[in-house]
Amino acid sequence: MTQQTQVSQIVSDDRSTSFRCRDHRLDVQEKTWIVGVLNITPDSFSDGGRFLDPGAAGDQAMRMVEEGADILEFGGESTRPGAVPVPADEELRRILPVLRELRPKLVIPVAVDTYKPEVARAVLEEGADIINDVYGVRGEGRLAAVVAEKRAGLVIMHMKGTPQDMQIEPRYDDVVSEVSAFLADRVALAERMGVDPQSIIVDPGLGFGKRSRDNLALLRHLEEFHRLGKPIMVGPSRKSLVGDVLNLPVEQRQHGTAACIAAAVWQGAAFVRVHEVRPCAHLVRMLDAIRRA
Ligand code: HH2
Repeated sequence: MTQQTQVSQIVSDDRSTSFRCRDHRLDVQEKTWIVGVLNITPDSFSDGGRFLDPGAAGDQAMRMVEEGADILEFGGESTRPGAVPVPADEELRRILPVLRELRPKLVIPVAVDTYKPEVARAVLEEGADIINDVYGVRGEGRLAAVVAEKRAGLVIMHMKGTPQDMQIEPRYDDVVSEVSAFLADRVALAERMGVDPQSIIVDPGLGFGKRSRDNLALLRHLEEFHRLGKPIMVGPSRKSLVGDVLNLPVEQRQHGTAACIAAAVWQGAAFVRVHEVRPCAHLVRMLDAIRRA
């Protein structure tokens, strides 16, 4: 039996039509949803240090909304290769002032990129709607229990290892099958912990414990992930998979990022996670129009 056949037995082929998070219900067939990323960190690989000041973070957040972000995501800990974990209280010290300032002004859903249950609980109590867990609810799923209790949305992302060791010789026999099997297992755990099946997004985790060829294979075969029966998110923005192909530094990867997003949208990704909203919004609206024609 090939690995591909094994994956299709683990999961069903059932494209979801809507995604729920707290009071929001997003139609994921209607259009591709743009997630604007704002890292309130000193060390994120692409915007680290730019938005540590809550005023600068607020201005950038409102700019992203004007430019067409459908969801805003805040992060208080970098997960770039080699990044050092920060304690929960430091993560909250970075995120909470921005969340408290902006939440009342925003009608769109707000996501927070965290894998710590205590951070998730605090930000959900301050009005966040979605928790984006780059560790894919590892361990006993305590984070999923918090998400379930608050009726929030959950992004389950695949990562091999941890940010400290993930890029030390990652290897796969069949990256699409292995990532799918991990996500299927974590989705099952999240649902056992009580997360609404319609509140889960899956993400193959581009750049998280993968070689360039693995990232490209995941993007090329993204359609396979529809078998998980959940909306798909991708985050290629400015990552080394673009830099490796084009041999360009982070600040010159916008067109390469756009190509990755086009490939993902064409295969039915429901959410795209980006740092530069305006060019992505034009690209996605155009692609959505062509797909519906
Ligand atoms: N990528 C990053 C962080 N979180 N979450 C999901 N679901 N998918 C991704 O691809 C993803 C993610 C890394 O990008 P960024 O947040 O800009 O950098 P850093 O981790 O250095 O803050």
